[in-house]
Amino acid sequence: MTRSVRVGAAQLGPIARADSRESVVERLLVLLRDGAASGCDLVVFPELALTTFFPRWYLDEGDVEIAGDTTELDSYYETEMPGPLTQPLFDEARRLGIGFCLGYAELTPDGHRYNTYVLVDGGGDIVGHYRKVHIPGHEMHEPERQFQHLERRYFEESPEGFHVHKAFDGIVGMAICNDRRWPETYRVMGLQGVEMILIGYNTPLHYAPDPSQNPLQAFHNHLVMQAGAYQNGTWVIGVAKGGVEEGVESLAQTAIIAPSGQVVAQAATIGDELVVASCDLDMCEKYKKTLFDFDRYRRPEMYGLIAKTGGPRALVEGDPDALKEQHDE
Ligand code: CDV
Repeated sequence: MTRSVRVGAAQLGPIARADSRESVVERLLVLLRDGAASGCDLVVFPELALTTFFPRWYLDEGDVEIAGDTTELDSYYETEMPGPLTQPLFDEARRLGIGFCLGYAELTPDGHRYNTYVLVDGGGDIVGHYRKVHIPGHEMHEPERQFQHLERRYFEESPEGFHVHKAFDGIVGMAICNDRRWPETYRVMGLQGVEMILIGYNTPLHYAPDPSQNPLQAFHNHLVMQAGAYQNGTWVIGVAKGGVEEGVESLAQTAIIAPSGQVVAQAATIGDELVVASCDLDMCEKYKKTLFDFDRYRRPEMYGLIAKTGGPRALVEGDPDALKEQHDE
């Protein structure tokens, strides 16, 4: 019997700064019920799916660690999951017998702030969490920008990395937005046998550090996720918060991508939309056992630099020390 997971990629349109959590959760519930009506086992929501994308504003003149009364900044974080306002999602998922994956800003009891995904099974129980590894943007206010991208101010980098979970009859991993651009994200999970990677994103079409990339946003989005899927023999579910949110236009293009690298289903709108496909997890084997038979063909002893080095090093061609360093580590 094949292992098939029917997935609903629950794209969201904009969430306004003034929108209440209750109104957003109502939208998520509509998509969850839509997923259940479409026979889905799992509905995947995007990154930071409960609020507007608040890193676009410099919200605090001082330090991010704010004591005392809750500020606007603090109001964007969840201190518990589920909390009183998100419990209805868990209850409805349990009632419908459908799992979900939800992105949110997490404030831990000991004061850490993460950009987090939670994976919940069809019984309403938490399977696991993922905290974003690659945090893009900047730390300080840059008033010359059209809008800020202060993720590096408001979130810490995950100290935990990429893990996979036995769930939905397969091996499931999570990644968030900027993670999808890095081949290591997929490979680290590929090496754990991942069969489906869930990726939520908020990607503004305008990229301030190099606007020449603006017209390539859609191309780059699918390029990296299709490559990650194919090169690791895994399904990839890419889910956007798209549309024009508080004046900032973000990429939609939610897609379900097969281990062949093919897009099998894609959003047609830039608003709330459920994109559904049945994902045959056994299809992963075709790639994992042939071209990408890691045990047979990978040469980890050739890749030492990948785990050892952040930025590029000047390695002089033919320099025996440099070559030794590259291969030995
Ligand atoms: N939310 C994100 O991680 N966004 C980044 C932008 C800033 C480039 C992305 O990689 O899409």
